[in-house]
Amino acid sequence: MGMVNEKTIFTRIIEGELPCYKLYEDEHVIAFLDIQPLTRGHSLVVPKEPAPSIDQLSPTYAEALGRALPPICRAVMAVTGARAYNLVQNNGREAGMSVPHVHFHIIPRYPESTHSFLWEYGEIDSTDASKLAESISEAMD
Ligand code: DGP
Repeated sequence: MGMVNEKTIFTRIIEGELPCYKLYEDEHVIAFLDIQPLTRGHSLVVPKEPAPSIDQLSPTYAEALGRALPPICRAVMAVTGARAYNLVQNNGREAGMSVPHVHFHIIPRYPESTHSFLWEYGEIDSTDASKLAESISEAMD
């Protein structure tokens, strides 16, 4: 484990210290190809702010990230020919995050793609759900 304030690999890419296959860059956001692609065209969209999880991202960078995502998705789909894709965003080691710097994965899906995301769902409990929704709604800052 590095120190909290140690630069992430993505900050080093943003600062030009490490190379990448760059797709897009503006003042707040960079996008490049993932070097461990699940499928061809697997891309990462990264805010330049080094927030370790999305709940810690500032409004300015969140807005820029949200704005950049649709056109980058469109370009990846247009060039790869994929007609479906997953947008995946992990937060925290237990959630599968290996680089603690906010990033969205754009993962194109092809007819021959075999990857899967484990999704074993249960049933919603209506008593708990109403309390839960109310509590989360009240917790919004
Ligand atoms: P996650 O598990 O959500 O933290 O995904 C991190 C992704 O980053 C993973 O798919 C591999 C990719 N990755 C790690 N190091 C590098 C790097 O140096 N360059 C690029 N382009 N991608 C990287």
